[in-house]
Amino acid sequence: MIQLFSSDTPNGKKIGIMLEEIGFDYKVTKLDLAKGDQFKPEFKKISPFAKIPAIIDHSNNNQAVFESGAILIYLSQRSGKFYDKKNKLNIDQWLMAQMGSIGPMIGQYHYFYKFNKGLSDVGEKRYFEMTKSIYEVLEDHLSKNKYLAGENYSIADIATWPWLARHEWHDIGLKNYQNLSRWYSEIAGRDAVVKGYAFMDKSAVIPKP
Ligand SMILES: N[C@@H](CCC(=O)N[C@@H](CS)C(=O)NCC(=O)O)C(=O)O
Repeated sequence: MIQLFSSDTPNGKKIGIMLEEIGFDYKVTKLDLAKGDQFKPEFKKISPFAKIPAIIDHSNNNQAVFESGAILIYLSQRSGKFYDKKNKLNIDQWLMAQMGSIGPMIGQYHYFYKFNKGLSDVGEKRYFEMTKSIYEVLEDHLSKNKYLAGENYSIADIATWPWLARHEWHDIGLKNYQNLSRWYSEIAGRDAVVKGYAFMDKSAVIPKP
């Protein structure tokens, strides 16, 4: 059994979706980030930077893992799914692009544009431009590739999709990006994604493009 320490955010949803995709038994331990649960010493023992998500794998010697990309790799190795060794380099590149660029840039956009509007015009403008350019790069790439790492759905898609699932916050217009919308809708139609999206709030419904 996997214990998932999480909150209902894009980084949290990645792991909810992965666990549904691989069909592992799991239970969610909810952290209230606004109240500072992440800073409790017992949580920092498994997640030193005090960030969700983190897991403890009770079926594998209580192995603890932090960082969503590392958790996705760990779970794909445990299950043998969504991380095809023959396509490892492509998957690694798009997974690292999510971890290093897509997530951090869109995360900052949420910070300035959604949660702190009016605080900084520079912050809002900078991260709007960054997020728009991420949409453009993904649109171009998905005009030539079915999924981020090529022909098959992989942990790179699982890592990236929850960030696009916040598109209603972005005011960029996902539906104007035909190939990105096609990829988004196709993934949104997977049963495991529907369940994983609602891993914390059973009433959560995936936004349409
Ligand atoms: N690189 C980390 C980022 C995790 C992250 O930023 N988590 C946020 C929620 S989405 C968090 O725990 N924030 C709490 C805080 O910053 O105090 C990962 O992908 O796991």
